[in-house]
Amino acid sequence: MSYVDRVLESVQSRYKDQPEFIQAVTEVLDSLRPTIDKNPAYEKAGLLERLVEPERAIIFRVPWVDDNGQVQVNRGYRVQFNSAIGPYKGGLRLHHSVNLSIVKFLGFEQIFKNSLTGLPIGGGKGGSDFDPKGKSDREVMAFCQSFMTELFKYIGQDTDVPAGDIGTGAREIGFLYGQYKRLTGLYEGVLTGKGLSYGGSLTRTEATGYGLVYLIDELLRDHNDDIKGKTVAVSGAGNVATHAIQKAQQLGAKVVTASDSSGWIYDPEGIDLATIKQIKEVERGRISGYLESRPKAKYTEGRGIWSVKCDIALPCATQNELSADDAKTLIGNGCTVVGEGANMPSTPEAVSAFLKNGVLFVPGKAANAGGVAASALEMSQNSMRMSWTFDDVDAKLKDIMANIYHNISQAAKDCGKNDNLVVGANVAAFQKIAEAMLDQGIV
Ligand code: NDP
Ligand code: 2IT
Repeated sequence: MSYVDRVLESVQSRYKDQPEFIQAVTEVLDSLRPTIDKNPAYEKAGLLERLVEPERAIIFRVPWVDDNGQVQVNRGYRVQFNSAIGPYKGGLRLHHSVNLSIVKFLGFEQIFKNSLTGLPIGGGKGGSDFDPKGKSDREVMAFCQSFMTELFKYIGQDTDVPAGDIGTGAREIGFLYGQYKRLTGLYEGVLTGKGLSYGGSLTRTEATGYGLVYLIDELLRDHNDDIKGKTVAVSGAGNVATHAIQKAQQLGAKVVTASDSSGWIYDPEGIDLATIKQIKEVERGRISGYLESRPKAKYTEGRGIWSVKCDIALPCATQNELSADDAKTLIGNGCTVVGEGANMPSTPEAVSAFLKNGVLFVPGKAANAGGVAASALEMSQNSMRMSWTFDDVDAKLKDIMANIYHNISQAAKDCGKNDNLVVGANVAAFQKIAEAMLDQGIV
């Protein structure tokens, strides 16, 4: 049995109760086979066994009092996965579905994504099964303060720098930062995605969605095309989705869908972003409300968003939201490009359908790396006690996304797998992490 198979088998039998983590590890190790088989130094150094084991996983109680005076208890997580190339870096997810499997899959993906940015950041992820949806501002603050009262012991600007993810936006980062500062007395860049008045970076809010579209546009140009005039289907209506919609529209594409966890909208005239932002950011409401100001749009409860005809699909909501059947429908409808704004939104079967049918598929660890890249730029600005302009950071982001595309495309070619950007991303990311881990000895 090969080295890769042995490690995979051990992960699969040891973590039967962690399906998302197994899915993420299997996807990466499968595509690394030729690279690993070629270099016996990896096995000698136990590199894969170390790569799949987090350096540290912290699980803690988060007690808080709701608006009725009732005590609530949530579970908090921070998985500090790998610090070979920099301090742990990755978001905090606040959603009722959060568990150790989800946090570990996200943390594992983050190691590779962060490596692809070319910036000095290791991989980590955290969160809680607390869901800010439907909670008052005071309840969200009570939760965030309690969460940070435990988490602050383990993080710092040079050790571990959390940020946003599903359910964690500017409001939550503000409450978390205030409590960190109160507990430690330190005014440091311990979180990214901060407000502009207290150390945040211009462009960070937009960076994941903008970066996704920059990378897709670069890929199209490399194939003698561009995004202008294309019909685009986007899922989600949160931070990543809204900024992907905005940049795609700015570059001349027509975006016709958006969704939330209740259902999805199709707007044949093109999504009106101001309406989405009003519903999602101001009212914190449901996307079905879109029809009130856009009566020609159609709302469908539940699944089905990928049945809409499009040239480009950008899943920007959550993991495993795009199945093999969805992939077949997209392919049948003439979709030729898929970029993952979310983390692992396509199931493994969907990914193989895309690759088999010549769809240009960009995995999340490359396509959505713009967010964490801008976070690393926020860390740099905090360390320098400086702030760069929007255009400065946006230009750096554009460069980083173009570099990521060319690096993963080249790595795919070097493996003899032209346009297989799954292999390209995993190999390019792995090489840097592996080199750092080998150089640093058995730690
Ligand atoms: P937000 O919380 O801002 O938005 C999430 C969106 O996805 C909402 O529209 C939400 O709907 C929908 N959604 C969440 N869970 C589900 C679900 N189980 N089923 C269907 N829809 C769901 O999060 P982000 O936009 O920040 O994150 C979206 C994705 O992008 C995630 O996979 C995240 O890990 C990834 N990502 C985020 C980055 C960032 O910088 N924020 C960076 C890189 C990746 P509802 O309102 O109903 O909950
Ligand atoms: O998945 C991700 O890359 C994020 N949620 C952003 C992480 C970060 O540290 O900015």
